[in-house]
Amino acid sequence: MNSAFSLMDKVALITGGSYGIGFAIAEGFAKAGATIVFNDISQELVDKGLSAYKDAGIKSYGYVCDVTDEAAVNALVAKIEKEIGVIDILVNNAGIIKRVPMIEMSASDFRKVIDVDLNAPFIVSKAVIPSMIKKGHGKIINICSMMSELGRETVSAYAAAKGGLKMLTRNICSEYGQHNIQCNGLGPGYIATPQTAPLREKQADGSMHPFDAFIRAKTPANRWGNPEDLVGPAVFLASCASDFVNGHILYVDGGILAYIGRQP
Ligand code: NAP
Ligand code: GCO
Repeated sequence: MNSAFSLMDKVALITGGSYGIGFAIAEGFAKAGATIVFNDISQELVDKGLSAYKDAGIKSYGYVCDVTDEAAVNALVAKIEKEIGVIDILVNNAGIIKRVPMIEMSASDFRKVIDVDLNAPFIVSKAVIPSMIKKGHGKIINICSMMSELGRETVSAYAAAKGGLKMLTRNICSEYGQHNIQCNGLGPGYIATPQTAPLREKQADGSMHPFDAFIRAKTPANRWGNPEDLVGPAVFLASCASDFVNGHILYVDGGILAYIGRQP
């Protein structure tokens, strides 16, 4: 059974993998035997990631690449294939969020979120699929969100992107499943990372941010998730244990989507 979850001899590209959820998933992939390749938007972040992977005992390969830049992504994939090997597993993890009431959000800010959270997974998937087809297999994992299913105030661009990412996932499944490529989504709940730090920060009076109580009341597990909570599900979706799972969004949310919320 262990071999079903092995990633031995697989090359895994995790976009935005210097820290946070991407880093945790990559760490889990490395423990399962994968070669870790990641990119981030600046050399400073790539260096930070290389150092963090080294501290974790993981040899990794880091590249500077803005995932919204198609020419840069195509050059990155060609460089990885030349220097390391064909990408067997792609995790479209890089993402941004802007929390602004919709009618106050500029169209350019809306486009920026769509560009990173939806257009980039299209660009990177399009770059890696041809070699996966030639190789006869591939795994694509798109990091979706609660906002792939639910809305909330101030995250209109992010929810539109993550909702679209759910459907892009299903479309890649539909078009490339015949080539033994599985494309699934991983839908984290509310996870304690820099991205959600503004929702968890201590208030001036020392109390927790109101959002903290809100999320705990909406989560049967009564806690925020940690990046490590995503590792097992990610290894499952990256391994041959999930070869007949395709177009699925696996929510790792502590039960939020199943729960109306804690009664008063
Ligand atoms: P994070 O802390 O903001 O990390 C996102 C990573 O992506 C950062 O390293 C970021 O670099 C990088 N990135 C942003 N734009 C990029 C670009 N254009 N090109 C390359 N890299 C880029 O977020 P996280 O919490 O770890 O989330 C990772 C993924 O999970 C995101 O897709 C997010 O939407 C999703 N997610 C998060 C949660 C949560 O509760 N945390 C829940 C559901 C889904 P910079 O630091 O330079 O921006
Ligand atoms: C927010 C949060 C969420 C989480 C995540 C939930 O402002 O509501 O940032 O969007 O990041 O996507 O699954």
